[in-house]
Amino acid sequence: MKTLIKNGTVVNATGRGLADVLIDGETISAVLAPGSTLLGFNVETNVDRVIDARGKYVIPGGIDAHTHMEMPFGGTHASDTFETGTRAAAWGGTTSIVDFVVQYAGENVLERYAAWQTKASGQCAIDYGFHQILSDVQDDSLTAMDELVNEGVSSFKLFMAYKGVFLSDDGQIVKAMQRAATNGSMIMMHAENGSVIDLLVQQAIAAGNTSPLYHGLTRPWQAEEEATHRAIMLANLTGAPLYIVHVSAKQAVAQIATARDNGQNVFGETCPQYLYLSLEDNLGAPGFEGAKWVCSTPLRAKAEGHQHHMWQSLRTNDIQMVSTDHCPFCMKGQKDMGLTDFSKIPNGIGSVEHRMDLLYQGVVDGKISLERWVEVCSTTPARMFGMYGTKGVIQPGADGDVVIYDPNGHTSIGVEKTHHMNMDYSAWEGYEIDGHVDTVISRGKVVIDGNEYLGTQGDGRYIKRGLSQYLI
Ligand code: DUC
Ligand code: ZN
Ligand code: ZN
Ligand code: ZN
Repeated sequence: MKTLIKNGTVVNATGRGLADVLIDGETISAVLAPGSTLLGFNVETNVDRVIDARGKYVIPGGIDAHTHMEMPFGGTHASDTFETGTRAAAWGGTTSIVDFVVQYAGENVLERYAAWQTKASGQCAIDYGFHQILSDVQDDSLTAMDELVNEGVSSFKLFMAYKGVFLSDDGQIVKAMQRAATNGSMIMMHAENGSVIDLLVQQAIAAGNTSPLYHGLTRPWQAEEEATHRAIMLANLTGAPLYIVHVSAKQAVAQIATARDNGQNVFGETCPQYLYLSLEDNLGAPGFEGAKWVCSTPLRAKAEGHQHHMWQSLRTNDIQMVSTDHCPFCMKGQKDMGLTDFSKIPNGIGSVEHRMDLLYQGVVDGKISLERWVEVCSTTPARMFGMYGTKGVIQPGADGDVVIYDPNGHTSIGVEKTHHMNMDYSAWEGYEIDGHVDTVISRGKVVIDGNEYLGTQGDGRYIKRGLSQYLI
């Protein structure tokens, strides 16, 4: 199958220009001046399908490097399976995800990795890779790290919070970082001071402060800044590259920026919820509604300037990229486990479907450039996690993962409208986007055509990732 996308504006992280894109089989084979011939052949009459992208952007497919499909967590499972979650991702212009294999304390890392491969195999509509979560780092976890790097799992997530579930102490963190420093892998960190949070949560509950609002109030920015700083120091000590996940506090950004200014390989990811949503949304939410926005790190006070600072950091590259931390739970039967105790609300927000649109709105609103949009949503995720060249760019030889985005289109977000995630609510209800995902192509196959879904469960392929290409 040969597809020609003609007359569109091709946008890469490095710039934009009018060009035709030829996809041969699963791969982009040429990027041509509009209407040009190829070795004397009229391209258009020699392809199976022509898509006219006049007036639209042709961008590399989105890469969401932080999702938790069917994650066992908080006494339940994230409500999107690999099937439903990757389908929703495709609807939103995301053509690759990197999900997390979960090792809970005491479990065998390689067994868990095998279990996750089985879970995802034959289910995904788009390509998928894995990071490995390490809890309670044991000696056999260290040898497993080397083996996993060879399997294409070149990044390991550790937690400084969630005692008894995920938490590693500083000694265990250093051990994993030492190993990462020798095998070239990336350490990803959930940076919140868990002991402080656990104490504040206990005190809030004891005082009868049980509503969802207290989730945010018991996870203050100081706990994020302190843990971010500590993680940076431990990475400095060991020489491991460090990627801080779901950064929400402006003070944590400052820690990352300082480390980068000092030449350390430290990177930061933020999520759409920290760019748009705030603690104030929770203050205004009646009854238990605030549970919809319970996630960790928490939504922060807009009045303190975190949200504004997060957009600015994205523009100035103090923060390198945007992932969703997609971890959806339904209100009925899941979030409501915390009806009388906010600490029992499963933590997570579902956004895998809306990341590209929400960030595009940032382009419309003048917060980031068009190229930066592509960079933070696709190119940098590819480079950061060892996929660049085949993913994250429109160029000959790259996978035919292409999104045609219509800047004159419109997207209304809401459960009754554009909602394909397996959730009974949307954290983004009522958001209006001045743009629309028109066509989504995954390795040469059209999976979204206007308002029609053409994807197939199981077409997604495992991405065997290399080491980060963001490091020298
Ligand atoms: N944060 C969430 O909101 N959900 C899953 C785990 C996490 O760290
Ligand atoms: Zn986390
Ligand atoms: Zn996460
Ligand atoms: Zn549509």
